[in-house]
Amino acid sequence: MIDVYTANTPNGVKVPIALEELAVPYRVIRVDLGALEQKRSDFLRLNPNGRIPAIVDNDGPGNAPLSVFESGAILWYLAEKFPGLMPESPVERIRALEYTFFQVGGVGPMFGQAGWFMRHSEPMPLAVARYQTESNRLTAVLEARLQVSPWLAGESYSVADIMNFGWLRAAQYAGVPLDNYPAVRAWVTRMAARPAVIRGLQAIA
Ligand SMILES: N[C@@H](CCC(=O)N[C@@H](CS)C(=O)NCC(=O)O)C(=O)O
Repeated sequence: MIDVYTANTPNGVKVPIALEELAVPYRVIRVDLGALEQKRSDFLRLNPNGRIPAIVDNDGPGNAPLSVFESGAILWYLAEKFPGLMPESPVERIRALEYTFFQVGGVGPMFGQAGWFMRHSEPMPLAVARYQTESNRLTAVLEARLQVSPWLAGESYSVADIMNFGWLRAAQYAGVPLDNYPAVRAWVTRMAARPAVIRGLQAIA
């Protein structure tokens, strides 16, 4: 059994979706971000960075419990342990890794900052323009990829799609109009229709 510490956010939806896709039993432990539960000492033992998601695999290496933080590391750990989300082709595996890092280092931080500055009580047009422009530029990179490939890794649906989906389904939060990115919009629609994605989203709705 895997314990999933999470909340209903763009990063928080990734792990339940992945576990549904892998058909691995899990238990959701909701973390109340507004109450700053993610900064409490018991949670910091699982994730010293004080953010969701984090997991505890109660059947980790050596049959001992193992905690994992950072959504990219969590999904990579799960995809290596359970079959289904890691492409078999060596080329597609590296593409999956690329678009996983692309999300963690680019899409997540830029979309997050765009949304934060857009909603700040004090107007900050320079910051909004900077982060919205970058968020749109990153979405254009995904658009180019999805124009020529059904999934981000290639022919195989993979962890890379789940990593990016959490943010792209909420693109309007960052001021990114998906109407301008038809291949991304079609990919979001296709992902959202997957039974495992629906179940994963329901698990933390
Ligand atoms: N790079 C991290 C980002 C995690 C992250 O930013 N989580 C947000 C929710 S989407 C969070 O916990 N925010 C609460 C906080 O920063 O205190 C990951 O991919 O796991």
